[in-house]
Amino acid sequence: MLNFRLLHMSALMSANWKALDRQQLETTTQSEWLRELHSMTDRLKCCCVTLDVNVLGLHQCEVNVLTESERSLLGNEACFVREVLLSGDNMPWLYARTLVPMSTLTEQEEDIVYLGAVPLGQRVFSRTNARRDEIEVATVVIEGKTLLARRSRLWANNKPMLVSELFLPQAPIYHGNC
Ligand code: VNL
Repeated sequence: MLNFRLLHMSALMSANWKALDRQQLETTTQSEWLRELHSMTDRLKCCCVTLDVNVLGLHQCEVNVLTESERSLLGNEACFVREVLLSGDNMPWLYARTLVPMSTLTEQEEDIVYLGAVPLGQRVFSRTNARRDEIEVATVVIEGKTLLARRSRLWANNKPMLVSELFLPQAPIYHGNC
């Protein structure tokens, strides 16, 4: 699991993000998935019986390890990092890494640190004042396979977080069967 995590995390961290509209996508199904403004959790849940969240990492990072684009999307702040693997009916579908600035983890949002196996999207979109913007897309090559990745900013009560999602080979985004 450590290798899996390092491989996918470094792929996301070195991805060449481009605004969604400027990225050529193979199918409209793929672009519909990537354009999702609401909860990716809900979309994935429609494609399986059980959606499991496996927390791979939870730690803090200092502002100096954020990239320039991360800082411009979130502000200059230390963050809490949550990494998860999402599986639909026991198939690995999505690796996600979320940066949550410390100032987002206040008041109603304090619980985000303690979500555990509750999907972040489910938590954020079950409350009012949730929205997503700044959707960007990248392709990354992992073990010879070209995979789609998306980065977007989520807002909860006007406080930002940055979600990066890597769609693994078995994810429904590639199979058009959902
Ligand atoms: C999480 C992050 C869940 C990104 C997601 O979808 C996602 C999480 C279910 O950290 O729980 O797209």
